[in-house]
Amino acid sequence: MLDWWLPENVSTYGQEIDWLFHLIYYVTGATFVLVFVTMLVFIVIYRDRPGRTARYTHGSTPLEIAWTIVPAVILVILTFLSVPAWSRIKMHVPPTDFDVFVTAKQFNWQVTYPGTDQVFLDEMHVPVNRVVRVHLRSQDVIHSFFVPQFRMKQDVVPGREIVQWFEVTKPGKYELPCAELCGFGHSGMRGWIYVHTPDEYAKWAAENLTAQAAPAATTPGEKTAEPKKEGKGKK
Ligand SMILES: [Cu+2]
Repeated sequence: MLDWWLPENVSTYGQEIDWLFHLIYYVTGATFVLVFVTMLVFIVIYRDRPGRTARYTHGSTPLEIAWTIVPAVILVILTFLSVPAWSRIKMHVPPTDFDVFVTAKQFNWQVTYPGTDQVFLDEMHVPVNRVVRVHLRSQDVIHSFFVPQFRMKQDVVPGREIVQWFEVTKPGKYELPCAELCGFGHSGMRGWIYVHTPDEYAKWAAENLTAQAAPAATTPGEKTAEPKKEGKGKK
């Protein structure tokens, strides 16, 4: 029902996240309305009027017990409803042979693939309908790997390797912003994830992931004799 205001979901586990998100949103939304309507009604009913005197009270024990227990029960229920999704999505990585390594730094995503040293700056290429295991590291401060359309957000913490995953159901180009304030260039720290059809991906991998692929995929003729100095380089 609230789907129109979220970015399109293209992830296999996105629906589960959205369902929980909306459930929590409705619960907190209803609480918000209830509290504010009550407050406004009380402001009007108990406003100051001529001849009215203040009455002191120690409160109502049954009421206090009720408004303590009801939210506690709601929170416990929400916890039990979230645990299966948390366990399935965050605690377990499905079997896969597709790994990507991401090292965050101020203020870029450095993406590498097994078998080659080439670093792709702020861009990742993956095939559609395939479980992608991402290994997240940071070389300086805490960043956050966030892909709204994948319903995936994971802090990237220096000194740790955090392994997460996603499986995308629709080819396209998806934004990968950093979602953790990480310094003065934080707002410009973003990359793109290109999700390809299997054929397109195979083509891209053949051109870019072979051991002898030239840096920044230039003409096939000029191997990688020696690393070039500045200029050229990454886009
Ligand atoms: Cu960052």
